[in-house]
Amino acid sequence: MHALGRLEDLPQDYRDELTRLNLVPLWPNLRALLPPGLPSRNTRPVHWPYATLRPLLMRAGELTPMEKAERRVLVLANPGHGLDNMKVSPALYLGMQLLLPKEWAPAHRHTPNAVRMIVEGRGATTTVNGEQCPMERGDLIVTPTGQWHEHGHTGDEPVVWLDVLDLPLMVYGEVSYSEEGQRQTVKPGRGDQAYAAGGIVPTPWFERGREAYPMLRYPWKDTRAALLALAQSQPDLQAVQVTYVNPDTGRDVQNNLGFGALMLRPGQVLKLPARSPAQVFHLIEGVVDAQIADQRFQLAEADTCCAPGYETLTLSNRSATAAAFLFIADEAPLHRKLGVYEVRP
Ligand code: GTQ
Repeated sequence: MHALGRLEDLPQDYRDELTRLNLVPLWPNLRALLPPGLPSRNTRPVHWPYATLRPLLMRAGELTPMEKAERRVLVLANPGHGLDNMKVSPALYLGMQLLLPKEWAPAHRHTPNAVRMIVEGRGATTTVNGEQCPMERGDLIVTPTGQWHEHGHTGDEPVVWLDVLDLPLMVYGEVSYSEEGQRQTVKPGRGDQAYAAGGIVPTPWFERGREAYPMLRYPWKDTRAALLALAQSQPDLQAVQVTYVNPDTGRDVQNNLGFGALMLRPGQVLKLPARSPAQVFHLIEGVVDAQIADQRFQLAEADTCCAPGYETLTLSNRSATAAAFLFIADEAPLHRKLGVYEVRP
């Protein structure tokens, strides 16, 4: 691939004239915009150990009351994108949120899609469009675009969860905004009960498919049991992995980000192919080593790390006796919509 002309090769008066008229020559920038074979990525592999994050989050609980925070969150930011941009990757935002006993994070709704992965504590609930979802370790609760949501806490210990949003994408698209709302009235009925068993869904006498988000809470006990059953029934299966889907359509639960859970058998070393989407891993249970590009992270329970797209990954279960369980978020649905989703063998 031959070198192209540089900006400095052009006479200053010509460059000045272009600038004055809001014009830019393509050729000095062409290789940066369209690099050969592989995109350039600002996303770096980063590890956020929970043991170092937790004390700082608890201190935020002392320093900043709810009225001054609305959402008390420490954002997990990727230095490769600049910390101030508060993103992990082009489409992924991660925040660790703290709610103390008796606190209330008031109702609002916004264009970005959000999910919560509960990290610790009991007694909190998120109410999404009137459905009150209990929050327990490992549960996934979705608050899709435009849905009212608020967080409450009647327990007696701090509750912490990981927020995963497509906020950077919405900001990039200049479509990110929110509205404040009133405290919601809780409606009877819950999607995680109506859709409690895989392959069996409520009979749609009248309105099948009308409800875009029939299931808002995915209890961890069910996901964990599904992974164990899958591992047991398919002993040769390498990637014991499940995807969180809309049970009515079988499609990704949200529009832009994909969510899943992975089990590593005792002692298992799992090599994953390079795929275009960036990914986030959160360790729910066990001890795991993650080799991502040239970085090696020793993950302890509740640790979070990220991987840029187009990199191979190796996940190793450091325990020879116990399975390990990871929550995964990625940009795959977005890449599929863009028509750029790739797996490189
Ligand atoms: O809990 O609604 O981490 O609106 C960032 C924005 C959490 C939330 C975040 C939000 C929320």
